[in-house]
Amino acid sequence: MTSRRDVLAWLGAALGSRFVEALLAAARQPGDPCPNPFAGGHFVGPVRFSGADLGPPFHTLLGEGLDARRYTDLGMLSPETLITPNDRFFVRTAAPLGLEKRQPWRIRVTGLVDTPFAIELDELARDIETEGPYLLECAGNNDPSNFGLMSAARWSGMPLIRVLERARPLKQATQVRISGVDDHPVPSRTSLPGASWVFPLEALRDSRALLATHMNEEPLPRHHGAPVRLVVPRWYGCACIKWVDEIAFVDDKEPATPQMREFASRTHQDGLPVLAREFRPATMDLAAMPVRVEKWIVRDRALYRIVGIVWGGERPVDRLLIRFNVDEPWQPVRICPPPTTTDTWTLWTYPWRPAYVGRYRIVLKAEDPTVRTTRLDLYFYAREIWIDEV
Ligand SMILES: Nc1nc2c(c(=O)[nH]1)N[C@H]1C(S)=C(S)[C@@H](COP(=O)(O)O)O[C@H]1N2
Ligand SMILES: [Mo]
Repeated sequence: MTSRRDVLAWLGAALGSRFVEALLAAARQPGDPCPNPFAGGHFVGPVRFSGADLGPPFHTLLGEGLDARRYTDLGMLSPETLITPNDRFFVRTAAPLGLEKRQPWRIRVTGLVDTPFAIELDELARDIETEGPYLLECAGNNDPSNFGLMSAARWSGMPLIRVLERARPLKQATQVRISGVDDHPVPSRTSLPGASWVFPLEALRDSRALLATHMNEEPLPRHHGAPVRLVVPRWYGCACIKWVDEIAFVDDKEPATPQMREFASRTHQDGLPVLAREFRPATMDLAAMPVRVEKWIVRDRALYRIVGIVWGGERPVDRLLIRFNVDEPWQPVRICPPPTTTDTWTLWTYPWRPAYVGRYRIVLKAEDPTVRTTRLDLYFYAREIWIDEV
């Protein structure tokens, strides 16, 4: 059954995309792969997402201990701000008290290894590499926090592979448990203390993981895990342990840690696995969402500019599909210039002429249906807006 409203919505969307096609054709310059249909237009102002006002303030440290948070304002993303300054990078869990008293800091390398040893900080400092930008996203990222538990930085430190090689793990060692300090005097309302994650050894070997001591060329700030934290590109933040003090080689029988169990559903596990090896890698699938909507007047008509990000997934994609309401068709989004990596986010824009005045719920999906998109399939990153002029 097709209702009259569906038909009108389809027609409106089709006419809107015809108008945009014509603008794109007019804007296309020889040799410019990314035509800008807003050139010569007039920027009117931003259109706020519904519920944006209900969110917490940005770039301010709120709360204490495990409940501490700082949210990054994704609405400000531009080609020049794709690296988040340290004082705006999201925080999930503030530095434990008494951190400074733990001197000297060392990381114990234990478990199923030939000879256990410890890594001192000055050893880490001798073998520093800078990697990234790598994006971090908290698996608990959501609205109405405006999805602000997400940021990107360059990280410097010792590649974890050096530790894995030096440790000479025994044959039974199939996994690695990486733990960080977490003593907070105030009990959390939402989280369990003690952060550790168990990784398949092979996954870590292939991951370019870093024991980071620096963030954006500055010493790691305390709330981000000073003196040393783990950063695993493409893995959710919950696996990127801060204040690292132990790396243990373990076997197949290793239980899942409380941290893993706390984050089981948010990392899309099947149920609540008991053993660490039953966990699927807590990696980010391909995802995309709008971060800003701008209203413009182009050739005397309202034209909206959707600015969005795409991140995660094993391979970069150069096309997405966008839909503005359930009764409208999916429209192709060309990401231009196309991303070269999924280690961090990439911006895309979409020129949009809405079919009618009213409420829209914007969602995206991969154009290639074989790409795994667990969160997009759930419309996890849907954003709502109200359009008052077409
Ligand atoms: N020791 C420790 N490490 C931790 C956590 C923690 O509570 N304790 N939280 C994790 C979670 S859930 C996230 S999302 C990231 C956040 O890193 P950031 O605060 O530097 O952005 O740290 C991870 N590392
Ligand atoms: Mo997180």
